[in-house]
Amino acid sequence: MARPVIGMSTGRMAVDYGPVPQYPLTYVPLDYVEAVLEAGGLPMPLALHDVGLYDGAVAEQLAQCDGLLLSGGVDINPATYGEQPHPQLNATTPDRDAHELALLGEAKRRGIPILAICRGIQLVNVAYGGTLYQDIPSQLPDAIQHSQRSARHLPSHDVTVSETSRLYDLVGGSIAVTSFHHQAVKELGANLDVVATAPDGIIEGVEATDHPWLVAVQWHPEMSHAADAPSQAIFEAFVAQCISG
Ligand SMILES: [Mn+2]
Repeated sequence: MARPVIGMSTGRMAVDYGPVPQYPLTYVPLDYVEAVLEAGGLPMPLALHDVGLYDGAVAEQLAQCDGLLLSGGVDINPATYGEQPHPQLNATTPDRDAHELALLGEAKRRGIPILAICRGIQLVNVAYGGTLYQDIPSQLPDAIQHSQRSARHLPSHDVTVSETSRLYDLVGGSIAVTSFHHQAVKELGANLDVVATAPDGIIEGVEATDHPWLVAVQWHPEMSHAADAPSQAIFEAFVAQCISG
C-alpha cells in the first residue's frame, strides 16, 4: 500500500547560497521529514509562495495530500489578529502567514487530518479567531522558561494533558517537552478546546471541535521523536489517521 502523503508547510529563509548573498529559500526542518518517514508517512514539503500568484495553487497542493502538517517557524504578523507589533516581536513572513492560512482552510474543507506544531498551534488559533501573546517574557513575567537553552532533543518543561483529549491517548497525562517559543495562545479561538497546559498556565495543546482530526501542540515532538516514544506516538497517530481517513 502506498504511504499517505503528508503535506508540510514550509518557511521562508534567506541564506548566503554559494556566491549568491541572502538568497530566499522555502524550507522545512529535517526533523519533521524524519519523524513523518519513521511514522510511515511520505513527507511532501509544500512550497511557500505568494498566494496571489496563482489562485488554484493551494488547492492543487492539498489535492496531492492525505494530511497537513503545519510546521514551526517565525512569528505570525500580529495584523492577522488585529494587534499592533509589540516591541519584542521578531521578524514576520506575511507570505507564509497567507499561505498557511490558505492551506489550513483547504485542509478543513477537504476534511483531512491536521497536525500543527509550535507556530502551527498559533496559526490555528489565529485562523479560529484567537490572539497571541507576542512575547511571553515581557507580557507574562512570571512565566517559566519556554525558550530552552539546552539541546533541542532534551525535554525542558512539564505539560499536563486533559484526560478527555486525543493527546492523552498518545502521550498520557503528564510529559516533559522540548520548548522553543516566545509566543503563545492568548485568547482562545472559537471551536477549539484547550487540552494541554504548562505549569504556568501557558496553553500547550488545543484540539478542534469542528474538524475530524486536528491536534495542535506548542512544543516540538519532532525534535525529540527519535529518543522519546510519546513524541513519536503523535506522528504515528497522525499518519495512521491519514491512512484511515
Ligand atoms: Mn512551552
